[in-house]
Amino acid sequence: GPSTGTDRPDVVVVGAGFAGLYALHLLRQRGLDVRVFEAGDDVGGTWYWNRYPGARCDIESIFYSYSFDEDLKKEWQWSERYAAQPEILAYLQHVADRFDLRRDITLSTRVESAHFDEETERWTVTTDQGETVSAQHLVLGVGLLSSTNLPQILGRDDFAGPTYHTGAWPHEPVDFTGQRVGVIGTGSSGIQLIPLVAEQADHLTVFQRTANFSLPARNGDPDPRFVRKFHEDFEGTREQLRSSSYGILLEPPTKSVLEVSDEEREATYRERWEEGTLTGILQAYNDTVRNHEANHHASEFVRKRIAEMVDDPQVADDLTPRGYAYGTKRPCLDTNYYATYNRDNVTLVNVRRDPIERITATGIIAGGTEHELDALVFATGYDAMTGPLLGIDIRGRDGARLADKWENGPVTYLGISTAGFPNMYMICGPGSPSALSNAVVSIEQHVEWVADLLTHLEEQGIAVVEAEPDAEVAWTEHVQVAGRATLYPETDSWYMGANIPGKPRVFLPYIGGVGYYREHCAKIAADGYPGFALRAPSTT
Ligand code: NA7
Repeated sequence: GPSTGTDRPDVVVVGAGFAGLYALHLLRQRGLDVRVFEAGDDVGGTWYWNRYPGARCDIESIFYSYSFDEDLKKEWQWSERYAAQPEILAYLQHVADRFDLRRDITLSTRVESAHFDEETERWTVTTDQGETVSAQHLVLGVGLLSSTNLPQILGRDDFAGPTYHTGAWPHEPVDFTGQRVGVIGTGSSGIQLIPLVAEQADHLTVFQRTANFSLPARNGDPDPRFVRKFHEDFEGTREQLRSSSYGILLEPPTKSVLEVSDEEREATYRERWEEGTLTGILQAYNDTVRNHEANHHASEFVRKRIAEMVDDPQVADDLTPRGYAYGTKRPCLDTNYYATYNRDNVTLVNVRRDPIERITATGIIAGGTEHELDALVFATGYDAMTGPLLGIDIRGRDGARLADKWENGPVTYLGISTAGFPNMYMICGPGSPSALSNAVVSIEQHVEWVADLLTHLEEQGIAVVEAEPDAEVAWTEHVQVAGRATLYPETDSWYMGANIPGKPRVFLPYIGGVGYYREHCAKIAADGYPGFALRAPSTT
């Protein structure tokens, strides 16, 4: 049917990616009137914007897809183990069509502000298209890696050729044939993009600040065992995902690295290296991200493999990650990443040794050498988790700004709610396990939990729900304590906000595991939502 286009929906959802699409579907099923605003010209969120060559998921697609509908899961066949961006986008478009979601989604429209009006106890939401709507509830499905980071490099705007950010890639095809291309950044995005640009470009120069640990993805056909598992026992498999630590099927490790012999460890790592998963080596033992000595074994194993793959010893040395524990920066999966540096048309610039001095009209000067470039790619990441939320002018009670409240770091209850901002729900907010999990499994949990809360409010005649300050302080502290039991806080990473100058250094995701977190949230719901103030309408 046509869009209802109401300016007084029950719920405004911001974003039409994995989170927003499911929120619309489920809240609509619960009888609520929902409007979704999406900045992109189509649905898809992250998978709409990340169109760079090589963009693909690094959690197996059979898991990195919805499990809320058995038929959807069984009917959709992924063509690869790790699907590429166009296929993931096609999947999300299919979901939007299949569940008739589009009629409540307003595309090409960015939400600029959301202000809570204490008199009406509703959110006033304004868009860049000049529309204003009033909603009882505000669901923020804005993504956790969607606010792009363009570093402040001297002369950045002087560059005369085209520049790109991996997270805002143009929709027209980009052809690097015959060009000298520079890539800044070697995180997951750079590591996926670099091998493909190298094949096309005349010359590729990679500017690397921190070498990463990357494992071969061994992409190929979807694993038939997993496909079969969902067909044979859909509910059981889904339950396994939901109660797991990371939202994937993984045998939880039982041994310490330190209690096994060198031979056993080496054999296990060798086997896991062949597996082609993010977790293979990291989760071979239970203390890899908790203990430096344990981590050292895993790190050394990967470092040796890197050295074997790269011909030039100096380049191999520059590509060798050092100075931080494996896993505490988001690890990567790649296809031909290290071998790419054996090509004649690829140059690696280690900017720790040869710092970028400035960008000029014709290239980048690093360590006194000018690298002439026709095109420049920023694979420089995101203002993770808080960036997309603070990119909207959100004001709660007393006109208080979320940006001010979070000046020293985000404070949330369960990563979903924050005091002073009633009837506002974050999907994958800071303090949720989403960033350390298969995000789709986390998204489904968040959306279902919020839907249950809204149903509860409806049934109890409650108009306003708000996190209590004590509860959010306790949760936020719990998130930090859980983080401090690991090696993560020692490393400069986007998990710590360390990639954005001036961003408060706090551990943003919750590392307690999606299974534990789900149980905890379920208990809070079952107990009548302790830590939340629930209030009847102030007007009769
Ligand atoms: P990441 O993982 O944040 O990687 C960004 C890369 O850009 C990383 O290598 C950074 O080096 C580098 N970077 C950032 N700023 C600069 C400057 N000023 N100079 C040189 N190099 C810089 O982003 P991705 O897009 O690759 O991946 C994001 C997530 O998407 C990923 O973790 C997965 O969860 C999916 P640094 O390491 O900070 O020294």
